[in-house]
Amino acid sequence: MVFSSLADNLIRGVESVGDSISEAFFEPVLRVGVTGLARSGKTVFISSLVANLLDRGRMPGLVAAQEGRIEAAYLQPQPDDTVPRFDYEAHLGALTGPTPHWPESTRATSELRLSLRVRPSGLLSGLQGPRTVHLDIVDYPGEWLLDLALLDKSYEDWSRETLDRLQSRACASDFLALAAKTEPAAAHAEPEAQSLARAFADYLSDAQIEGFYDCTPGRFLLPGDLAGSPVLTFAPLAVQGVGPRRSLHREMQRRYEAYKSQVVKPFFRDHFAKIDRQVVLVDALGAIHKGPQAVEDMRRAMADILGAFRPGRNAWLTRLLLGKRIDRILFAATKADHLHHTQHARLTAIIEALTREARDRAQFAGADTSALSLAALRATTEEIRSHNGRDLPCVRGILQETGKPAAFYPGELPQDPGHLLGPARDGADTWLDADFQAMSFAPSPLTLVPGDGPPHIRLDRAAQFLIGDRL
Ligand SMILES: Nc1nc2c(ncn2[C@@H]2O[C@H](COP(=O)(O)OP(=O)(O)O)[C@@H](O)[C@H]2O)c(=O)[nH]1
Ligand SMILES: [Mg+2]
Repeated sequence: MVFSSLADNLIRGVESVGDSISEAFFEPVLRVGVTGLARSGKTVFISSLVANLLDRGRMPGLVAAQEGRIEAAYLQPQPDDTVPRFDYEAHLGALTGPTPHWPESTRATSELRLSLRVRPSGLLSGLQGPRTVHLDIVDYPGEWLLDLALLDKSYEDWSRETLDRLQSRACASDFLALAAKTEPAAAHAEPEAQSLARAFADYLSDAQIEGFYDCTPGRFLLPGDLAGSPVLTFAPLAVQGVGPRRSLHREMQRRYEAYKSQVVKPFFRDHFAKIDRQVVLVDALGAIHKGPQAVEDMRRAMADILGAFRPGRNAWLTRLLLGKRIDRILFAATKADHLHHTQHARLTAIIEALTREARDRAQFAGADTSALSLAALRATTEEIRSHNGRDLPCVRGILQETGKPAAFYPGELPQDPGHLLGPARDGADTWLDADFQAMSFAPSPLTLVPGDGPPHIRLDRAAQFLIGDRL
């Protein structure tokens, strides 16, 4: 477990009493969105960020913590009654318990409120007492942002584009065979619609495992409580023109429109539109390991995800936001503890390059952006090993599969990110002059000093960029 200082505990106790009173005063709320594609590290990031904000011994890069101005930090009931709470205690327990393991994969959006009592800095410090700043941390799948593109697309256009994309993919063959046998103009029969939707959903999850990132509609992969409902029971079909009444085509088209209005739009309205600060997590190392095609796919998915942060691209979203915008966006390459620190700058260069095109195009309407590489939970230590007369910068950790400690040399990232992104864009099958090993480390057992959160890499820098200016 993570220890908290006595003072924190006392204030936490007092706070639960004073809660209703403090609501009456003006207390700033900062909503921090945490997104990224599946397995990018959102759950681990939030768990470790919260733990390290509660116990700030490892947060020197967060200026307010370094200056000792954060007097207390405490979790509070979140303001949104219909959003599941981020299960902080269970996730942190998994990461830092006696037999540490990675938390269960999460499926939908969740939220947590962390409140900080902060003494003002500078001139005001002598004049004002401490203020409370509430951080509402919202976890939501990046796949849901990809759905924004559907709003501008008719069922017919979406079907055509999707089927085109699937032709060259082995994992789509079952679905394509079923779709080819289907007569869209025939009368709608529910069992047929269901088996098409099931085959399409199976394709999407296989595609995701294979390293394709364009796996939309996003809710097919993360159905939550919509599983089995008509808004998720559609699939792309080779359709032409307007389908006859009561045809499969008509019904699929109706459900596709329902998905847009009852799944996609509410997400943007109820969650996305309220976010002030955003971090986009990217498992760039994972994609690099999978190969050039995965990197190219990830680059495209990133460009699409980032499209959501460029108001103006979608008229509906622009109207919804009404000039309100996210004013800081952080792009973070996660799991940097797989690399010796001498390679971190190269990983950062890759994440910068992956997002540059999208950033250049619109500058995100004035939002401040930054890129860094981090490890929310550091599972390795560094060591230099000599091999054939060369010193190799390695990382050592406990292997996920065997539970045994091992040292790893993951390969060397190129100095110029173009050496990865270029071949990826040109459709290369494998990396020519390099090989990047897959590693899976389990979290290490921890003995935490009171006041310290779990070990990390640059989580404090991420926190400073995301919230530091408001503390
Ligand atoms: N070594 C290491 N692995 C991590 C880290 N963060 C995430 N992972 C790995 O990535 C997996 C997915 O992380 P998770 O937070 O569940 O991703 P999510 O699907 O975006 O919520 C975990 O199970 C870990 O194996 C990290 O900081 N270091
Ligand atoms: Mg998660």
